Amino acid sequence: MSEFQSFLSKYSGSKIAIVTHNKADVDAISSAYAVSTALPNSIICSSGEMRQGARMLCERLKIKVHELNDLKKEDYEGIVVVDTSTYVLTPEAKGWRILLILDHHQNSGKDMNGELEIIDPESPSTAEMCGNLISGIRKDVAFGLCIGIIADAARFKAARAATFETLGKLMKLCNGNYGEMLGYAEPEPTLEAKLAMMNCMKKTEYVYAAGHVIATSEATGNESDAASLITEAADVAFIAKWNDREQETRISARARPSVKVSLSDVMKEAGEALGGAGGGHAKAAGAALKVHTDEALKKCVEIFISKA
Ligand SMILES: [Mn+2]
Repeated sequence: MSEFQSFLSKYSGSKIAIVTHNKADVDAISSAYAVSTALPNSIICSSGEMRQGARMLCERLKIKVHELNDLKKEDYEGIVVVDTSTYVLTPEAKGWRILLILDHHQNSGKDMNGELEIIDPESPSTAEMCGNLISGIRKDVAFGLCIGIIADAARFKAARAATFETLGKLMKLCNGNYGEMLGYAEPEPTLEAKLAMMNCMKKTEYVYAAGHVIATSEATGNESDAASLITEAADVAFIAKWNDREQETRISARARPSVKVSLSDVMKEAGEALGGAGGGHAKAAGAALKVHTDEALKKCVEIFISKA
């Protein structure tokens, strides 16, 4: 807390880029926005198309998002990384001086080093951390953070008492309406997203092994939404998406609350085994693997079973 305050005063005059993971979600964007209000000379950067809720939130709060690759390094003191601590999800951050990492992911996938690191894997969201770290939170910032908290707590499946305390405080601050916020945290899927999820479900295969229903499938998009949907029934889901540009398979993994095996560990091990990288949370994790989808999924299931 005090370290964060001294960080803010040290860099209050510096030009800083605040960077989120690619395909930013509402937790990443609301946290970046909150930090940006505490650092007067900062801008927000994110690469790849943002998630739907994040796009809506940016529109609503008039948040400008830049591309880090468009900036000249020498014009900036360095970057603040929020809601991630791995280059896998933020490759464009390579070569930048990292002043601060503010994140809630388990450090199994961590490959970034910041001069200051505030990482709390116990926190269900980065937004919840921001809600406690930043003082004098503005009304619009509070609105965004509430949405980040609601979204990343997965409708409070991952919440703790402090989550509700922070959310309550922030909701009072912005006089927020829960129904409206839920519309940003869990936006109505587009037709394209609905079709991608249905097609993914159609291709789903599963095994019952080591006491778990383990589902696998391939998706052309919305793989994390599909994985969440499938784990309404299955204990675990590994959803693969081939990335032609990077010549790798992206895996989105989700588990039901009862699952004891940490998917973050499974993804990390899959990354090590197949020349890639992986990490995340115990119940929600991901990996980028340098093999085709079939082989990637087979390996994920194999590693999961070995740990179950
Ligand atoms: Mn997050």
